[in-house]
Amino acid sequence: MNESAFDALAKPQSRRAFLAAGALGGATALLAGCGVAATASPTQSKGKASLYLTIATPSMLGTDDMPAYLPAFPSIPAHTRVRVEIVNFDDATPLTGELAQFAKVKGTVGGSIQVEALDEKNPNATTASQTVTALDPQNVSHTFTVAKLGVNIPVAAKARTIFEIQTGAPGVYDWRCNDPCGQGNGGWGGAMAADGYMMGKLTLE
Ligand SMILES: [Cu+2]
Repeated sequence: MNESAFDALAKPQSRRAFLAAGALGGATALLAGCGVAATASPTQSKGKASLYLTIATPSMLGTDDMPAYLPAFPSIPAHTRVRVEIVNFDDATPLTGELAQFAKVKGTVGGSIQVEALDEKNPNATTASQTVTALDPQNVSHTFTVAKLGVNIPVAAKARTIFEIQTGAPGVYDWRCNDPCGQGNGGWGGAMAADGYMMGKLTLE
């Protein structure tokens, strides 16, 4: 990993920063014992969890034109800060007209996402990371949108997208892609209309 990529990764979401925050919390507790007021925890989070999603292309899946999120029915803990990583092997389907709104990030911790280019032939290689609050609509490939949770993640073509969300109460929430990447019906058919491809459910438990 080069220096700049590491620096970008070492921002508050990194494990190292998380551990450092834990150590700080311990120090604050000690101080509180001496009569110094402790700072309240910024969230009600139980802890930290991770969710990994992959977007596979039609050729990877052997389908005609059906890219898919894998898994499409994930579960993550309620009342937790969850780090989500989406590895997308697919290319762009430009967002046009009113759909360009879905190029904007919504509902993440800090209101941003980290984007790293994906080398398809060496997908575990680390590349430079960029923190952004929106993508160029031309470069959006899919979105991960959970309307009821106010979450919209634009996913760049052939990229790794990393962000954190703070989950609330348990429940089952529909998610879908809002970038018409399917076949027929102006791109809203095929994978876009198929549960388990460009739509599914996110369970908070
Ligand atoms: Cu899509």
